[in-house]
Amino acid sequence: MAKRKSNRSSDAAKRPAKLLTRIAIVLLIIVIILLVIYLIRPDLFNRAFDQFNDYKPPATGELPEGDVTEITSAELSIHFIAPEVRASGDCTLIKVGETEVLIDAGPTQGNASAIKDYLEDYCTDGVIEYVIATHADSDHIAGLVGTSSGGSYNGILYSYQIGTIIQFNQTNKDDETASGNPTLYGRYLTAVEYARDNGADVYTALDCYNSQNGAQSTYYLDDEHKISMNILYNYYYENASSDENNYSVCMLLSQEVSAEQTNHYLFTGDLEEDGEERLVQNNDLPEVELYKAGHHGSKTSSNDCLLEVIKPKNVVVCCCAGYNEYDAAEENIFPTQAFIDRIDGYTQNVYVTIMDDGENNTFAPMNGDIVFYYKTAEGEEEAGLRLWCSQNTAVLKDTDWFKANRTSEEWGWSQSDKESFAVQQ
Ligand SMILES: [Ca+2]
Repeated sequence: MAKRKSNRSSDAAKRPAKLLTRIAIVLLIIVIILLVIYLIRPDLFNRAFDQFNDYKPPATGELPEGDVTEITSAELSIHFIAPEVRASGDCTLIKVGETEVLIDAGPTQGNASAIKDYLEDYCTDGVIEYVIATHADSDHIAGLVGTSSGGSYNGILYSYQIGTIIQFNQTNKDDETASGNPTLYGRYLTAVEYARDNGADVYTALDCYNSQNGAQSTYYLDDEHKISMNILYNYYYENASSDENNYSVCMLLSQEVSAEQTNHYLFTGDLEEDGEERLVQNNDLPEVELYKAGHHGSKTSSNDCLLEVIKPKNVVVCCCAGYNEYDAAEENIFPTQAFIDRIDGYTQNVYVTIMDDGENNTFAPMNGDIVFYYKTAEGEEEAGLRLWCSQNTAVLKDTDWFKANRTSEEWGWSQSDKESFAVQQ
């Protein structure tokens, strides 16, 4: 009896051990199955994780904390900062690690504080390593100066330590008015001197292109020398033009993403058609992932001569869509029909910062702040260029503004579509 009792208690002791072994075997089999699926179809896992990452844009223009982290942890981010004023103008931030490049700060002196609010999340070391002032028009340089209070200005050049300024080589503007007061251009010159006194190197784009006076044609933005900022040759750096826009500093940003692939991003300021023709003749331009539409989507920029070479995959227009701030003629209102007729053969991925709200005499966001960022951190499978917008990620052709105001046969929106849409509204 004693023996049987002992056997029974020994069996009871073995039961949980057996159960644990079975659970371990089942778990092992599940792990092996998942591992096999991952090896055969990694996309299924990525898709599952993407659902968790499915980002819903906020209703306001505020950047939520989590997305700042997501963007700043990217290898490279390119931000088109939406103006907080009813006007078209450029302000582009490029960020690689702690290195920032700010191209222009438009459109107005008063918008400088909004730009600084945006930069607060991204330039956290107080140093903007490079500032490019493309040309002397106010919608590009005004925020570099800012507004004055008690004699001191609050613009970008006064608010940050600036590493290097790369500026236009020429302008047709005077630095003083007839009565001897400084113009905005005059105040810009003072701001540049302020930055120079505080340690900034100041070069013209021509200095850079020729690698003269201490300037370089190529600046690497990362330690590994995979991301380079290349100052292109623009004929109008050293030849006169009646059009200020043609003096624009032109820059190609190149990112080596693998041994086989380099991504390119092109910035041409407000360069006009004759400038674009010469840009194509004088530089060996590649096809680009991203092109900042020249001159806010004007009919005089983004011409076929340039587009047929760069074949842009994504286009950002920094403008107040529909606002007739310069010219009431419909054909001149940004982004123009002529621009759309040329760009629509290359891509549908066209994004616009803000739009006019004429009824309320103000403006509204369109995509808002537009950020393209390249991420490899989560592995090669997910590597690629991503888009984040503070308002929404709708492409231009899908917006009500486009449907009511523009047409594109390429994008499947005819004149009669536009007319019937207008009747419905
Ligand atoms: Ca910095």
